[in-house]
Amino acid sequence: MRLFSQHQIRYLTSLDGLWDFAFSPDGHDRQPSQYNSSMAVPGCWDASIEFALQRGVGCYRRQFRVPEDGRYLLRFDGVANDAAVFVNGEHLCSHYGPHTPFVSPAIRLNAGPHTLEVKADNRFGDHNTLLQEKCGWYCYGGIHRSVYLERLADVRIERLTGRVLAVDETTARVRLSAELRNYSDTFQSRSLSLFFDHLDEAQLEVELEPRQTKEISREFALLDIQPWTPDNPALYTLAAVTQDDDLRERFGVRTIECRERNILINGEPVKLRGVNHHDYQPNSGYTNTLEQIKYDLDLIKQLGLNFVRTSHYPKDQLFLDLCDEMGLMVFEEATGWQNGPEEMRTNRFRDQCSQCIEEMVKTHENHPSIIIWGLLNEVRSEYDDLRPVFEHLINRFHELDPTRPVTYATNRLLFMGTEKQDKMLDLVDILCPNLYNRWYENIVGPENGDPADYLERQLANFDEQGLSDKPVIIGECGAGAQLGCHRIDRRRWSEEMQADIVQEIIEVYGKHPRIAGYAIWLFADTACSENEEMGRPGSHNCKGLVDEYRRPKMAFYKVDELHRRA
Ligand code: ADA
Repeated sequence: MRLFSQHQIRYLTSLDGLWDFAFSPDGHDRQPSQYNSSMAVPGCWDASIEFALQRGVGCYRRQFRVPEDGRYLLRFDGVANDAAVFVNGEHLCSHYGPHTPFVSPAIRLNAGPHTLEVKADNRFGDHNTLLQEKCGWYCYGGIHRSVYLERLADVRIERLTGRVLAVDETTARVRLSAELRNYSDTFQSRSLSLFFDHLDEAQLEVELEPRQTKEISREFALLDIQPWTPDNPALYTLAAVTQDDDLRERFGVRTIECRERNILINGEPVKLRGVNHHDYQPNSGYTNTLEQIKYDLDLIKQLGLNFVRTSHYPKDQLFLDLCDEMGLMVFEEATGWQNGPEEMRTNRFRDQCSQCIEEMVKTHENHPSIIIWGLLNEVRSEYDDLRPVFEHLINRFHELDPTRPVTYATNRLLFMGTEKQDKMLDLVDILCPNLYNRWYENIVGPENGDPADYLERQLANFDEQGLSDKPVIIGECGAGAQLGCHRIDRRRWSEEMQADIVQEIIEVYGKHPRIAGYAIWLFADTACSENEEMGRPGSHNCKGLVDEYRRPKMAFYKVDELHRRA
């Protein structure tokens, strides 16, 4: 689902609803003989009552009808973690990657009913390198985002991308690129119209050999454009239209640069003040409705914040559509969390991470709200031999999208001692330490307790490494509290202690001229994996400003007070 209409010509129908369901802990070699249960799509079976916390293979089935004979494809917005898709009993495609969309190959179908089966696997293991058992959140399984059936024209508009080349006071130069693919075995020609909203358009003739894919680009010089800014998030509609297909995307005209330690939006330095956000609802896991997402983002805006980090995976388009409309700036992260050096050395890790990056950038790059791409949260960046992996993945971002800065959140910092310090920071555009000075004193060491003092030493350490020109944002900072736990002695897990720490870090990072932004860990309490090591009362990471039901803690009001004052 999107917040605007993408097609007026293309036939696209939702396959969301109640699907037949069968579960097997060890996986099924073949399709199950019986589907003895049912499951909501989108949804996560391990958030349901019947299959709570089950790891294994969930088999989904539904019938669908096609209106006329022709070529079709299936679109999945998110299946965790592996998906295998079957139509009328035949294997059509497989996909790995819990949080990125994919489309099936084209398939010929006759008018009438057909059977779609999807197997989703949420088990951990070597086949699944991005997520592991010890992950910092509960890794759900299922078809957790929407599914669509699409009727294919012979020539399909695969993608439409806008890219801002330059903006000055009166003119914006924007390049529109449409990718067209000929799915037929015959030569095809099309008249293609590219529209920049109602302001300008270009007409082009395109010729395609059988099975050929072509990218067609045109530059537009636009007058009197309103730039997208957090205060005035002006949006325009781009369109690519042929005789038999169409695609619309929403777009904002804005530039982003990192210069002299600042992050600049349209040439103006911004201070990012935000939170980390997980896709988590107690009764539906990863699946968040439009109302739930809007509720979260409204609360974030109400707090006077302007920034969200999508820890630790790509979001659904709905989330990003809302951020575009609300003027929230987003740091979107590819799936991953503290991946170990052994797995990072494997080709499979490199390929799976690279695929996730590619799918995320290609499907999300039109969102003006996304101002930073991220990857590899808190991995072992002290190992020299991992450098080629970092280079490969960071370069992949720059090749796919040269317009946005790239970073990864690191905890290989001064407090780890010289041997464990990060060696890859020269590769990123923004430095992004995760800092928990008052909270994890057992890890950071009591001598590093004071956030203000530690920050100065860490910044000096960055400077000594020759990194003094790069902007610094704090990727995570915060403390835990259980809702309703009040202690006069302000001890650990009390709301009082969390509020004190949150106040201190906002005052330190918010006022420091060298800090371009911070994201408090965490917006809402989030369920943790079964084997979480770091002390998680009630199996939840309870560093939320609100609990999992969005009930505010004292720290929430503290953030509100401090940002209103700022
Ligand atoms: C890390 C990690 C987060 C979360 C946090 C915590 O910084 O990136 O996902 O687990 O620690 O709460 O300890």
